[in-house]
Amino acid sequence: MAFPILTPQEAAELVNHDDNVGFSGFTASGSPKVVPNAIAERAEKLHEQGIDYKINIFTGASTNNWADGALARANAINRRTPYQNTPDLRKRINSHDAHYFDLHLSELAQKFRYGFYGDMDVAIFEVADVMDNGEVVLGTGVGNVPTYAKHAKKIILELNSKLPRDMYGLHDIYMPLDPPYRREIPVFKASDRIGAPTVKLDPEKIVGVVHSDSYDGIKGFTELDDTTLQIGANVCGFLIGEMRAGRLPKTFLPIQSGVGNVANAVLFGLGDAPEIPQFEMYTEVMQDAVIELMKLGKCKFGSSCSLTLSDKTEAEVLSNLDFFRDKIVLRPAEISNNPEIIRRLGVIAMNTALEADIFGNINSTHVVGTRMMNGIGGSGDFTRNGYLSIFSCPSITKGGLISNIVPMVSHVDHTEHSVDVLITDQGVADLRGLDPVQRAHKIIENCVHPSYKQLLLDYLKLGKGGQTPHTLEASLGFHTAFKATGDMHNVDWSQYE
Ligand code: 0RQ
Repeated sequence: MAFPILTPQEAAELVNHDDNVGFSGFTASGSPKVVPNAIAERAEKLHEQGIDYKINIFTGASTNNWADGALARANAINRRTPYQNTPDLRKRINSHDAHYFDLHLSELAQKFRYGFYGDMDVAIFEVADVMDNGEVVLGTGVGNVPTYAKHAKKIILELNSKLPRDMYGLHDIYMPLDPPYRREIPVFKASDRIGAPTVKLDPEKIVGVVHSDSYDGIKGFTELDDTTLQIGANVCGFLIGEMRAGRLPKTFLPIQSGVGNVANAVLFGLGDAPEIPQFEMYTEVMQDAVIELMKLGKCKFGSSCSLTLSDKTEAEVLSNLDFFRDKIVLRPAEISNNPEIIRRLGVIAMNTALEADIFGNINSTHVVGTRMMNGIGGSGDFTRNGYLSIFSCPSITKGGLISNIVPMVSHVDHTEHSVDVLITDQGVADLRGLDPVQRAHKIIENCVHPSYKQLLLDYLKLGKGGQTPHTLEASLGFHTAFKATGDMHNVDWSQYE
């Protein structure tokens, strides 16, 4: 090994207060583990001595409990972007201990290269292999490694012995030129390879290698409940209808699907539907369901930024790479989520909403308008540019105290212009070609829980005209009723009549 071997603690000493730090990976997949955890321990010790210590963290997406989790518990995060999903960091963000800016995942690498966020002091990358010339084979997630590698002043590697060296060939590393020199990105099929299997790091920048030995720590999915299964079935039914109507080619189009149980249920549903042909994924995360579908031959190829697999499935894939190698490519986030490619390939985008409004706007990020949940992630990259953009959510949450369909969303992530179809457990609202009032009737009729239908129809009747007949003073009535009484049913429109 041409590079010094360090303990996690020695590596943590190389990361200074207020440093801009870049992590490899995308979701928990491929994110560093032992060094961030050691940085958190160091921060705790310094804080006990009354010494300030916080770092600014740039990633591909969310990370893991050893990184975001431990660093948040240690209150060691100052600036954070572009996505997170750990409960501890969520608390820090909502109490302003950590300054989080939520960003479309495709955009961070180029914005970093444009110089918008300063220099990168240290990059910490998890790798499956490192060669003496500085070339590395990455792990289960790529994220923004190529850009962070280019800009980092020093690089620490975590060589994870759970990752086999023969992951070589799974990645396709490509970095576009920046304006005014940017050219087309030559991906014309989900399976096209346009770059290199390794990242070529400057060996002069590699200050040390730390050994680690752990899978990504992702839990398996919980048993699917009736609501989730019904949403999955509704999405599948809708897509089959689109094929029958000739609005989707018989060969199908590549699929993007977000994270979580609904996404898994949709994929299993597609796998079970005999009418859906073999399909490809052009997506940012591939969950366990995709692996199952690959084994069944239903999913023939997956282009992704990460393999976001439970530890059990990760172990299975990594020990059967000969089977999976020609079925998977892992790309940097700015390519997996690239608007140009998503538009060209005609990706079917399927993402999840926290709440939708009757006019088709979507809130994916803020609980009751104020508290950050996770972030927009890649949902905007795909939604805005997809062939067909679908949002799904349950019709009610918290036993019916919350309606996921509201008069006006309390925060907007995806506007009505980008949303083609809304799907809940109640049914499907195809919004294409409808004006706002037509959309409202379609959503109330097809997607809203029966206990909230009349309340939303009554809200519509309050409107005194205009193309989008909101009654502004009443538009957040569901949310204010929930805050005041704990139940959105208690909204009282009579005061606005
Ligand atoms: O709360 O955990 O206390 O039970 O929100 O809701 O229904 O379990 O849904 O786990 O699929 O997450 C939008 C957050 C959905 C996710 C979101 C409460 C509910 C529960 C979670 P509990 P569910 P999911 C791919 C693309 C944005 C990023 C994205 C997300 C908790 O899908 O982060 O799409 N998306 N990225 O009870 C108050 C409401 C609520 C509500 C649900 N209206 N008001 N609370 N909850 N609706 C990934 C990447 O980009 C990497």
